[in-house]
Amino acid sequence: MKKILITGALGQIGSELTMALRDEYGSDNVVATDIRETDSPVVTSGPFETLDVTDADRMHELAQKYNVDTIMHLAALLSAKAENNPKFAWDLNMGGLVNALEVARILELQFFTPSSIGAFGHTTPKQITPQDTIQRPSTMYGVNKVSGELLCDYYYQRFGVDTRGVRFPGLISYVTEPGGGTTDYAVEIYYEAIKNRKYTSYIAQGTYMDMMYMPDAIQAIIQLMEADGDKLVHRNAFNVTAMSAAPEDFEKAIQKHIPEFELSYEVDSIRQKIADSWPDSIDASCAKEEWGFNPSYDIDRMTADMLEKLKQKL
Ligand code: AKB
Repeated sequence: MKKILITGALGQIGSELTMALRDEYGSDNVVATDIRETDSPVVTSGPFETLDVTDADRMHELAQKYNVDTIMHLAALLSAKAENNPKFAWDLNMGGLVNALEVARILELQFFTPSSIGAFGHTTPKQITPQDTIQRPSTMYGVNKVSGELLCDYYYQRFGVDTRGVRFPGLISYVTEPGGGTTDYAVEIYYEAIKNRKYTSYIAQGTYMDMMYMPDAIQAIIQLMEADGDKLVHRNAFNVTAMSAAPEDFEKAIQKHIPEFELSYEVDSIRQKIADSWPDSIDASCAKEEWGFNPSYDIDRMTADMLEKLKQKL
């Protein structure tokens, strides 16, 4: 039986991962932490503690108090926000990560943290980006993600910490909206489709990026953490994706349900520059071979579910 501590549990991934893990392993076995406290089910349905991940002592204290065997470190600033405040992003993203890795090393915990397609850059092959390839990102977020991948591998090789990770693409969900990412448009477009029947994209037509529906992302984390470690050739971090899509692909998929939906463009140069530096489509074959990654939502299935769920929510 696992006993897990999650950081950033009120964020886009954390809010759904916490609930899924509580279903899987029991509410008392999943300790959610975040820098803020809200009335979310994450706070009310099981143990919850406030935690600033730059506070190493408190992180250690909480992991000890609940006697956890796993830490899932999610707290981080996303790409666009990190670009607006690079020094703060370094301090939070790298400071939080090294604190969490130290807790895992000292208390001998299994460890998960997400990397991102942001770990790639202009010199990376853009189509079917291989698992092992050039990683010279031009954003602070990307620098954090590559450094994080290396640091996690280092803790595995040097100290034997069981570190595992995935390079997430843009994640799409109806539960919690992302904050400050480059791929956020792919979530906003669904909210606006339901509310106003139109959306103005800050990402230009023809800009392809990898995307994935949140249920597939949650399933991937659980599957990777339960995978037999001896079968893993890679660790930090596996390419995972379910679709490569541009704004007009979301437009077409939404119009199948809302024919009057209109998409226009007002490109934001900072986020467009970030998107242009990322791959069009990544190759997830190592994740498939090594631990059975197998996403079940393509753009049409995801769109049908998103629109249905958002209609009930909004
Ligand atoms: C972002 O856009 O910053 C994130 C990511 C792809 O890592 N969604």
